[in-house]
Amino acid sequence: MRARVYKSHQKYLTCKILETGEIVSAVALGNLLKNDSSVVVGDYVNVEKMQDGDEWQINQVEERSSEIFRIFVRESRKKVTAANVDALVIVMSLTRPAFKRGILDRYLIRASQWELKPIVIFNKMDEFEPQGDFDIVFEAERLKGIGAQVYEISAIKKEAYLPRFLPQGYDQLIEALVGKTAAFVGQSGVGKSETISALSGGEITLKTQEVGKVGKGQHTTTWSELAECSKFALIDSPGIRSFSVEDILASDLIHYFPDIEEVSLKCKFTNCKHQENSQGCAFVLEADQKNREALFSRLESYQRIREELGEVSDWQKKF
Ligand SMILES: Nc1nc2c(ncn2[C@@H]2O[C@H](COP(=O)(O)OP(=O)(O)OP(=O)(O)O)[C@@H](O)[C@H]2O)c(=O)[nH]1
Ligand SMILES: [Mg+2]
Ligand SMILES: [Zn+2]
Repeated sequence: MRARVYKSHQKYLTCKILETGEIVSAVALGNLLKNDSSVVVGDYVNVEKMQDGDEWQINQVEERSSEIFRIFVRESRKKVTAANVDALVIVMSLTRPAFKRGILDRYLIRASQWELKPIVIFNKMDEFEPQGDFDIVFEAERLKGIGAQVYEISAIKKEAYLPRFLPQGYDQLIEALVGKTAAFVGQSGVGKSETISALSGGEITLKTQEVGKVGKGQHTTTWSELAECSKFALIDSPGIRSFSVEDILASDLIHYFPDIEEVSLKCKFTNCKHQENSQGCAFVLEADQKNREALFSRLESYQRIREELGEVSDWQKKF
């Protein structure tokens, strides 16, 4: 019988039989046990009841339409953590923990690597008051350049919070997710689990972090888990501690910044540093008054991560 994996936790996997809706606990068979990426959350599988007793077994995994994975370079190993995902929802808190553009850009690299459409949520907006030089409209503008949708919400206030700075809020977010399987990622404490519970309209209740524990380095969600409600399937995941992108080749990094790649290919100078005062540079020509700062901010982000990935000889050629 066709089923979908909801939770993968050691030996037993929680699966939902599609036809009957029955939730069963199943073990993976034989060669599906080979490694921890063979059967993951979101997989569509075939399950059968074992001849003796009540146990179920998974004997086949369907081809995946997408994968969320990490490459462990030193071990030359790919670890898959979720499958058949339609959208990557990047949850950012604008208060506690504080917003970090560098982290968001790293998640956007992943969205591009996994070939998933990025949806960005600015959460905890009930606590947010504009201050200093942080400009939320600018942050959203920056994301528009790569086609990411941005939503301004408060998971704990749900419908009661209406967006104050951006055009899209809670209602539009629900619309964008209908019918999809969406994987939620983001730092620990940003409100992934709270947001999933909120979006489900009470159908799903996930454990959330106790108030006061945010930022103490403790993860509340410890396993990836698919939670389904009538409108969509949402995958909760533990907040990642390490945001390293060292598995990405420095020479490939540009492909994960499609907005920057597009403009840099148009630049007619071979040794251009693409600075704001480089006359005739495509970045200067392309950028209009409105998006100039956003585009150069993305370029800076690319350059910073590129530097982190090490000096590469083709730097001069491409840039
Ligand atoms: N004020 C406010 N607090 C929120 C909001 N959303 C979530 N929180 C609180 O922030 C804390 C962390 O939320 P969680 O949903 O547990 O965060 P998480 O991203 O799932 O964290 P991990 O599971 O550790 O990765 C909890 O105390 C939530 O109640 C919000 O919109 N506003
Ligand atoms: Mg959580
Ligand atoms: Zn240039």
